[in-house]
Amino acid sequence: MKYSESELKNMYEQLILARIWSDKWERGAYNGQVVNSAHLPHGQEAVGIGVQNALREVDYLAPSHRFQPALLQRYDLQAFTSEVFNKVGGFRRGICFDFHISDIDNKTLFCEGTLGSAYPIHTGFAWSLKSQGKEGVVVTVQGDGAVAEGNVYEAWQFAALHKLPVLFIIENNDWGEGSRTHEMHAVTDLAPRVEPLGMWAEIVDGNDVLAVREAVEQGIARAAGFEPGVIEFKTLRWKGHFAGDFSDQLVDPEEQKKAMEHNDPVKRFEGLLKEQGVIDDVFVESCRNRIDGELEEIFRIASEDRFATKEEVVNYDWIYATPATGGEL
Ligand SMILES: Cc1ncc(C[n+]2csc(CCOP(=O)(O)OP(=O)(O)O)c2C)c(N)n1
Ligand SMILES: [Mg+2]
Repeated sequence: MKYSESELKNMYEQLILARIWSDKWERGAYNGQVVNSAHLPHGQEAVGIGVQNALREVDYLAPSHRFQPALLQRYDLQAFTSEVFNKVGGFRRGICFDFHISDIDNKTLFCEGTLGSAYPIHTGFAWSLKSQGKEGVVVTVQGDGAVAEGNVYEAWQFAALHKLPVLFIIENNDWGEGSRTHEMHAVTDLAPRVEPLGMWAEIVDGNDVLAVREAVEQGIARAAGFEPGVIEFKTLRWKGHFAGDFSDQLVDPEEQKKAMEHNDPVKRFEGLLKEQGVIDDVFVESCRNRIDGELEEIFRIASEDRFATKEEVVNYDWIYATPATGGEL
């Protein structure tokens, strides 16, 4: 295999962490401890983990609202978990929630709340990198629903014309809130629509973490050489749009059961690594138990923490950078 044993084990642990973290987040949402919408990433973990592992140090990630598996690797776990519980111990004092966090120091760009708008904003970021002669590719992620928005096409047009260092990821989970992809798009293979604009396109199995990583590594190399492109990862959202929303009831239990049995990205990778002799049952069990124990404590701290006070939230030094807070006038 292309990757070392320790790299493969590491990716496996990251997948397990994402799954167990998501289970605990879901539990927090249903028992009323998580007051904000939890867009659960169950069934899609291979996309976040594959992308995260393909990034070089110089690259930027602009996640979607279902990209927690990657974010768990980019932030301190306690500070991130407390943030999704909207608690003061979160590293934005609980006011940003998960996907609105932006942290330029670790090269994580924010996820724009207006669907589709992330692409033009992050394309602008890639344009600024290119015009300033800076290294790095912007990897920007949106869902299949988001790419029905018009401004996505402006971003693609602009990126192709100016040959920008940007890689567009479409996480196609066959749902956009309560609609299936075929109800939002006449043609459900989404990436190839950029080809007439002058960009390359690829469609990849999004439940195969190694295929995701390899495709993104190659895509980043092309984008770094000013050949922007689009990779669409086909996967499936297992749950409703967010924990407890109406679309929970639209999920087909048969489809869900089939996906969980035969196309679970975590089980698939586990099976492959066992076949290759990289891991065994003992490793799997000890890895799951260790991560479960660590996360249980992190979730306990997050749930018992307090909310920020009004004074801690409405703090203009926090909202606007001033010389006193390290900003420039
Ligand atoms: C322009 C716009 N329309 C609607 C919404 C509300 N909304 C938030 S997420 C979402 C579903 C998006 O589907 P998709 O892009 O496929 O992402 P997924 O939730 O499947 O990961 C919708 C409709 C929004 N944020 N912005
Ligand atoms: Mg979707």
